Amino acid sequence: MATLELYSKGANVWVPDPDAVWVSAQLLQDYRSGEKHLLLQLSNGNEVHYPVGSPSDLPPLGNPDILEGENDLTALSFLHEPAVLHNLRVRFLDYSSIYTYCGIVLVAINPYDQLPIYGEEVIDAYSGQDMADMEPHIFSVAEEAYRTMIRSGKNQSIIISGESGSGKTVSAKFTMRYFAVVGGAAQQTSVEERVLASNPIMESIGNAKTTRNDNSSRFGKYIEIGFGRKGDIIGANMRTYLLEKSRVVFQASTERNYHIFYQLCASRELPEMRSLKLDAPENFRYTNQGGEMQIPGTDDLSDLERTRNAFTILGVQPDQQMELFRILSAVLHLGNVNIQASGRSSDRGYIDDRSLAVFSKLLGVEGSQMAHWLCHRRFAVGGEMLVKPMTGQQAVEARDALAKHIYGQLFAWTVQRLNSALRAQQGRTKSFVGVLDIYGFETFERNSFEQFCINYANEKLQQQFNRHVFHLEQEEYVREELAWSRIEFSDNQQCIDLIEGQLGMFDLLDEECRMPKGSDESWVRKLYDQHLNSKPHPHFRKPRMSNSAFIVLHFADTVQYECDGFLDKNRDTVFEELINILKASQSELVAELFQQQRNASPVANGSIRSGKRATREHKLTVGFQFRQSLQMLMETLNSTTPHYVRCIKPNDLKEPFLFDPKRTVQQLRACGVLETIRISAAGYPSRWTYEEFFSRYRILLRGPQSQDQAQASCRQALPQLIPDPDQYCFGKTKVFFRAGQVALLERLRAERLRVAAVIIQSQVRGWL
Ligand code: AD9
Ligand code: MG
Repeated sequence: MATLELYSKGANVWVPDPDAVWVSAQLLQDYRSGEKHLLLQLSNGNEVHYPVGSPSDLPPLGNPDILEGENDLTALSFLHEPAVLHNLRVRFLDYSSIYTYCGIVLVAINPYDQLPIYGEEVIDAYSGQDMADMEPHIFSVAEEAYRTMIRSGKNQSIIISGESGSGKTVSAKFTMRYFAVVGGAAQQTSVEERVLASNPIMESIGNAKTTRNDNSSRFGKYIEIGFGRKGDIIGANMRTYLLEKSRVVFQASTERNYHIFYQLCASRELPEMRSLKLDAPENFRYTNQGGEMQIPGTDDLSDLERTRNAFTILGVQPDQQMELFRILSAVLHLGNVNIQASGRSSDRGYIDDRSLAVFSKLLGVEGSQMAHWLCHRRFAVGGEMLVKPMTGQQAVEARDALAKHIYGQLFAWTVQRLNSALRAQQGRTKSFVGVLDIYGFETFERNSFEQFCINYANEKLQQQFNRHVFHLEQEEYVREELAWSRIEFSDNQQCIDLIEGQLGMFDLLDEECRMPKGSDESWVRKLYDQHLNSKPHPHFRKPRMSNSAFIVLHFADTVQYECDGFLDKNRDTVFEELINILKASQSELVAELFQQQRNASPVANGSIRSGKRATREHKLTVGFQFRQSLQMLMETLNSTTPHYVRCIKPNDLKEPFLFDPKRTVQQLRACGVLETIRISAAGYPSRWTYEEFFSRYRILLRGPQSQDQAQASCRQALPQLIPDPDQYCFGKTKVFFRAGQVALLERLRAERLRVAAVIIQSQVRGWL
């Protein structure tokens, strides 16, 4: 709580506003304790009475002018939402500065504009510099990670988060470019080139156009860049998380499937592509559902060239590339396989289709078997195997499940292939910098399993972040030998327990998936029973109007999830018969793809829908695998020194330098920047070395002074300037202040300067 005396005539405050979120206003009168109103003048000139029921209703105070445009938000004297928002806006709009620190976090606002700040000369300027001496930049974070790694020999990680379209992938690529330059030889050697070449490949097969971003990454990625003893890049290794496989078979209006499909369609006239029997993307069910096949400003044909070049750089030979393209084309043909459900046997699917023939030929598998097992399933009843036809609907689902599975295997295979091309010679890696480009917190109109997993990942990352920031603060206090001061911080362990703990939501979901008659609805009923009725969980709710949805109170926001589809998505089953056909393929690559399960779908024997059959499922649910991979990620991150980048999307129109305060505040909240500010504000957010303090506030000190005595003067003067001893603290090299105290000192300083000026003026007048 700021000191009441700061609410004096002329002071600036922030008042809430429905559009601008906060607007600035000036006090027209001093505030006296007990008064029920403040008289304010808004920036548009209007005078208003601002109600003050109690001192806690007083509006937040504006920061002193010297802090305007400050490049570190935690250096602000008043640390609150309007101050953070204002400072970011001023920097973004007035100075075109898209980067700002918030303590150890770099906040990056997407400019949606090409800025001349990423050239090699800029990399050179940042190289070897101390973070504190340089303007905030993605390169300063990369440099800091690189230097810390060289100095300490310890592994580092750069954790980039933010919502879709906020600039994570662009930032991740800039850090990789930075490392390629500073960790490269004078001549770019093949290692750096290979590391960078992994990007266009991963984007072709893992990125797609969505309503939010024309090049949206539909998977999470952690890439470790390995350095040798001299700080030179010697290899890399990546892990990926939760590819959105549903996109392979379905795209929402105006969205697209993965770029690679359109790149292939655009190249259909090339002689080497003829055998793939490709067509325009309008003619494939798996590429035409979004209705828009073109992304303005991009050219799929030349993008395929780029993809192929990148593969070549990584040592994937043209004939193996063609194998990949053949499998991808086969997926498109599979999507066009029509499953008839006609006549009297409308409950029975059957296939008579040219597309299936093309599909089978491309994959080198037996067409008639494929046709049979796309429409039939096998059951074990009383130890005997029975074969039963599927309904048309079931057959369509089986077809789509197969397409998703093939794509998932291909994606995982490619990641493995790239990793082996990027692998450093054994024993040469000294340490690495890991770069995490992962989906931020998401909340849509309708939220399902994917959002649930993504938001769970963000809970885990937020916890890692909170604990780290908290730990650093405490360390600084210990280093400066401050009297022990406990900082409160909110830990989201409870919410994490709700999701991953015993009898938590994932546990119950996996259990439900094992039940022959399990259903989304009965899972949700069990959630209500467990977390509402038997032991109400503080982070769990049931929506009043629905019996098929549940609400989780995440750290970032409250999200309602619809249970529909959770079980299927968690099981992600494909039928064993179909897999067996693929395993027998004449194509080496196809056979190899299905030999082993690469972090991919479990394979089921028998139907997953019918409750009658006996399941012999090799079960590793998607949720289980995701939990495991996140656990590993957390262990890795915790063993490194983390650096954080929070990307902000300043408007939804992709307009250059347009700042929408509502959207920005929402993201600052969701990405934990405001929480960092809160942690900061709870302790001693402002800190100055004694020398800095001395040079700024010399005018407030009494008696003879010299810079050498900065500490002594400061210790002597502060008790008179700030009567409440809890508001500041002396450390070994720095003086620490609680929130608002720098503003108070600034006011005292301004008054002293005014008085001094008046005295000088009257003296001058006297002389005249
Ligand atoms: V998603 O979660 O993968 O959907 P990202 O990765 O956060 O998303 P991305 O990096 O792809 O977003 O950025 C989206 C677009 O914003 C880019 O294609 C650029 O057009 C634009 N962008 C982002 N950062 C910058 C930048 N520093 N300078 C210029 C940028 N443009
Ligand atoms: Mg991305």
